Amino acid sequence: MKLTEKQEILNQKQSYKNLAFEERIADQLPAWRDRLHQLLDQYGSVPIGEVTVSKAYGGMRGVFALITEISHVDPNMGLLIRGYTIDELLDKLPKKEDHIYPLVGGLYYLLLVDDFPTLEDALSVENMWRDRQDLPGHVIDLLKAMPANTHPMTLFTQGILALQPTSEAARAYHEGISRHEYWRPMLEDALNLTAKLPTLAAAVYNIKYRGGVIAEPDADLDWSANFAYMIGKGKDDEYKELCRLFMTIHADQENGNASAHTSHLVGSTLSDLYLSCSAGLNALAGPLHGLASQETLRWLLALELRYGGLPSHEELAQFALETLNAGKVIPGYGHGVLRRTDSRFTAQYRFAERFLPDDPLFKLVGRVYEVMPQVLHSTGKINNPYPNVDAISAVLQYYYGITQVEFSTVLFGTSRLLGLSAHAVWARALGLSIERPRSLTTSLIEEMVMPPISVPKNINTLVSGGSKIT
Ligand code: NMX
Ligand code: MLT
Repeated sequence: MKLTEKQEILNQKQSYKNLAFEERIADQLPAWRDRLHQLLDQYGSVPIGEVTVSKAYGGMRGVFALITEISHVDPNMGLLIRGYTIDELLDKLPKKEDHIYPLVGGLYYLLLVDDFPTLEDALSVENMWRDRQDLPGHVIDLLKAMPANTHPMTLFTQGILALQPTSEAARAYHEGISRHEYWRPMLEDALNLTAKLPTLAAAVYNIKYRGGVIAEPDADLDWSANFAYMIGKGKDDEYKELCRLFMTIHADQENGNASAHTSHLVGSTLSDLYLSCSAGLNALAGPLHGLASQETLRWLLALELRYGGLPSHEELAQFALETLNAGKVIPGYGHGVLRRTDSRFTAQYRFAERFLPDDPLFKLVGRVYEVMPQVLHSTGKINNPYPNVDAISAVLQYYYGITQVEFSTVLFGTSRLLGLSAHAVWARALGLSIERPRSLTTSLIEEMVMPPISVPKNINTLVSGGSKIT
């Protein structure tokens, strides 16, 4: 090896040596553990909410039963990551001089260690990821062996599961690691898995839609932009900016959404990160969750086709009512927690106003936004008639040439695994318990809530007489 090459490797190592994630988390842990012990000792039996019959039947909506320090969804302000709104994150997270949107390495730093990153921190994470971004050959072989009609989300999840044999946590567990130390190899798995995500997402795209070409990442590019590069869009600087925006805003959404909760549940059994995260992605692949991104695009394209362009407000309302009357939901609208327009929708809307103001599909998104809240409100049952993150995301991808309708959720998953993996490390570090809520039968609930049937004193006489009961 030439001296300059050696120096370069040394420099690279040097540039992320100061990350010391393990030490930082270890330093924060004693205080956290004490805080939780104290809280539980003193207030463990204080109720923080109630479970009603409708909540038990209604998907536990609004039941506070999960813990995370990493993010929180406020019904009005939207997502807060470590206390920062989406706008604040987009504004404050470190960016390279010539970039508009943040380096996702900085966001991952914030997710993992709760310190606001400097540019050096963000670049260090990006450098560390760069060293770990390659996929083992068997993952590519597995994906290539799947039938051509396999959904890209299935390929993506399979890719993650195929990485499971590399799990440091699984190895450490089988070698007998204490469960109090299990978070350390989990952290290693989190750094390894997140590093490979753009490579994996690009492999899925290339195998599905580009005849199986497999591109190497570009060492000069950041994590988000490398996805663009690997799918053949390395020269499209605007698309690279979109990737940075997309990967920043989809990364997390507290612990109760279906994918985070699934991943947390699986991880609570001490399954390793590859097992728990792939499970989480399977939840994301449902049309009421992350697949709504592809469903929105499908719906908008059908709407455009029906009216041959931008429909009038009346035509749009009519089309929406047809969807509702067919027993379907309007994709991209509504939310389990939010009660205002999703701040992640707004961030993408602003991007579109800047870069694709005249795009017909973007104009359609705008028209839908003018009409849909009123239409949904008039159903009299929806709690939030406003757009969520999925009401626009696939439209932006489509504009930049990602016209394969089914693909956008893979990008959602690529970003979301940042949050899921950070939650997983902290859940193990704090020793959160295996999940095991109870279930009831309807008869048991009826017994619990219905007043006992009052039986007339002379019931036996009445029954045996047979004439008074009808
Ligand atoms: N279109 C039609 N009906 C809706 C919609 C919608 N977009 N959103 C809610 N409703 C209905 C809902 O199905 C329920 O009806 P019913 O009582 O007959 O079961 C009623 O309105 C009350 O639901 P909410 O309490 O407002 O919403 P909930 O918390 O149950 O569901 C979603 C939240 C997100 C699942 C729901 O709004 C939905 O299905 N939206 C469309 C799919 C979507 O965009 N999902 C993506 C969410 C974000 N993400 O990325 O995960
Ligand atoms: C998410 O980003 O996970 C969605 O908005 C769904 C949710 O929060 O329930």
